[in-house]
Amino acid sequence: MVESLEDRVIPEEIREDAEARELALQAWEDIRRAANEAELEAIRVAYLGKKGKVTEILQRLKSLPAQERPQAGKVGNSLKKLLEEWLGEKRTSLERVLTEKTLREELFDISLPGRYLPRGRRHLISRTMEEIEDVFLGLGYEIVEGPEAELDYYNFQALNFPEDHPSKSMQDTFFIHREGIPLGEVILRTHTSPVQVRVMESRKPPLFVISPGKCYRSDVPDATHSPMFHQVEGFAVDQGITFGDLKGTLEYFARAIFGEERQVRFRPHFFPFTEPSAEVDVSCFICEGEGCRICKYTGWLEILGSGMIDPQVFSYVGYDPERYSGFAFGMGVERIAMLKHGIPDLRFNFENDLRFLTQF
Ligand code: 2NL
Repeated sequence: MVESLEDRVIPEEIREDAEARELALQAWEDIRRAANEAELEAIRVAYLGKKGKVTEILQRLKSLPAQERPQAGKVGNSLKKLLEEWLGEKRTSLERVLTEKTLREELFDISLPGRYLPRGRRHLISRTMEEIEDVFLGLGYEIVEGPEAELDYYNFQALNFPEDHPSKSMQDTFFIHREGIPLGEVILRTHTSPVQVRVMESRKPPLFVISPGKCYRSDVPDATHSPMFHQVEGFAVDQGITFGDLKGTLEYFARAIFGEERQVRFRPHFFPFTEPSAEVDVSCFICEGEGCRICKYTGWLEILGSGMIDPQVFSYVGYDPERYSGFAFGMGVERIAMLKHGIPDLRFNFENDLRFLTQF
């Protein structure tokens, strides 16, 4: 007898058992016809399920005479294994057909524009602060940070503020209340100078340091005031530091930030912690000194305060004022940013309005 295709893929023990052979051929035909996974599953249940035809054959074994059981068991198990193999192969092929269909039908247009995802950026104040820091890093200064909750001693006393100075009042300074700490001993720093006092107290000259950070003053917010703002202060201490060094350094800084064409002028001023003191103006970069609304028709913009560190401050940190001298300066970061970008109201910086933030 010529072997049929079916006979070749059906093991001998099944072919030789008429019932098993018939079942295998029927299953082959059923599986071949299955058009989807659901139909295939129904076929599996019909043959291999709890009440399936192959399951029934296997259950019948128990009631067979002992000498027939091994051969019948061999046939039944072989049939089960064969159908499981065919079902698995068919499942794989159905899955492949489905995948190919999906790939064919779910074409997408790769030329469609993507969805717009707004990109974040650093805040204007952070960026301005970094710009300022970069100028001084380039001059060899180091950056030092310190606590925002500070002792009155470092914020005022060591900086030569008189005990009754108005900025020490409850009106102007935030006081920190804590059980066991006398009221007035701990405050929120009103400038970043206390960081510099701490540096001087703990290290010896030569020192070239800037201290950027947040500061707090008990102000009602308006176009030029905010209870929280940012400062960059700086100082240089060594033997033989002069007011000429201060002028050269701050002129270099002003030109790096506002443009190489800028002029700089120093106006006498007073700070408790410097003597002599000066406020520094840069020539107006809007009108080039001609006079405009930004510079209030003066031709000049105030950018920072500065001076030679007062010998009293040196005494507090244990430096010999006869041996060392130094200059210091301080600027408001919001002020620098507002001047540079023509921002009319300081509060824009803290409202987190994307229409404002995304302009920079
Ligand atoms: C201003 C003025 C200034 C300083 C800050 C300073 C720090 C130490 C000693 C002496 Cl430790 N001075 N800092 C000096 C002069 C001016 O800031 O108008 N800031 C916005």
